[in-house]
Amino acid sequence: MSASLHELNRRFGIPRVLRFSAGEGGLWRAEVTTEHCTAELYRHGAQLTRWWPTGHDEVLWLSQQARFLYDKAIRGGVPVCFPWFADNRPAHDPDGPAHGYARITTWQFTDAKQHDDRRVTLSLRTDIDPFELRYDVTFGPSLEMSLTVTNASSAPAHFESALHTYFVVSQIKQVHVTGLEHARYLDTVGGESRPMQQDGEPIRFDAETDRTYESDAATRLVDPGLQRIITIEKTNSQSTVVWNPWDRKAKAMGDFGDDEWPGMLCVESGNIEPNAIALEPGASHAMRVVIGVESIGAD
Ligand code: TA6
Repeated sequence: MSASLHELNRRFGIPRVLRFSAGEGGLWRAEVTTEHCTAELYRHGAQLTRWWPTGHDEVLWLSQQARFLYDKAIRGGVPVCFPWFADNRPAHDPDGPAHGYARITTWQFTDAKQHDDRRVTLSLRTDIDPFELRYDVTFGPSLEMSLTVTNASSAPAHFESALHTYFVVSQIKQVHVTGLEHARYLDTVGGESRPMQQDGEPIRFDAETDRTYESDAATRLVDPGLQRIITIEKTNSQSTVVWNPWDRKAKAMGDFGDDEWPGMLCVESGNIEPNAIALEPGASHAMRVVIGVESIGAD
């Protein structure tokens, strides 16, 4: 084991609960094992790749074709999109990567602790000028993610962010999402931005779906096939993105299996134009997302 991995385990390891290892592509990861769940989080991009709550099926989807390379985003889990979303890069960075730098940056582990109720919190940090980022992830019967952004400069600064969560679903055509009824959204399929409004019905899926909703509401991903509801609660997030690439777009992505699209759905929590966050010098913003799982009957 490399000296630094050894040092990480010495500083933050928790016997039989938390260990650091070389994962896919040699990228370092934290492996969490508790009675509540098993989980995996990579230092690269501070990216969660697994959260498997005890008594349920795996919740986070990871492509079989995912790449684990220093300059690429891992396809699946929970990519951290920052300081912009999608291609909303600023004029001064015209060649910046899609969804910004955070998900292709090497973060540092800064703390780990196990609580009295046996949940485990792992903390990481990184700097993306002019911001300092802190990411706290708590692994328990629910998955708690908190992204705190601080403007470390002497001038106002603004950013977009999103926790771009990929969920496992039984069959995309048989699931639905509630909580966004009547919300306004931008339909961005095909690269356009069409202003729309959700009707009073849950969101169902029968084609490529790429929508940025204006909503701070909790959502529920109802999956009769897996006999579960995934609950997504959030604080300080005014945007919810719902995305499935469907067949053609899946085929066009080299790190996304051609036949994987029916088994996944992204429900992403963030702050995306026109809900970008403006921070005065020294100010901070904390967005929190809590994911839970409830069992239901098969009907
Ligand atoms: O989920 C919304 C979205 O912006 C989609 O348009 C799609 O591009 C997806 O993110 C994945 O982006 P990525 O850069 O990871 O391929």
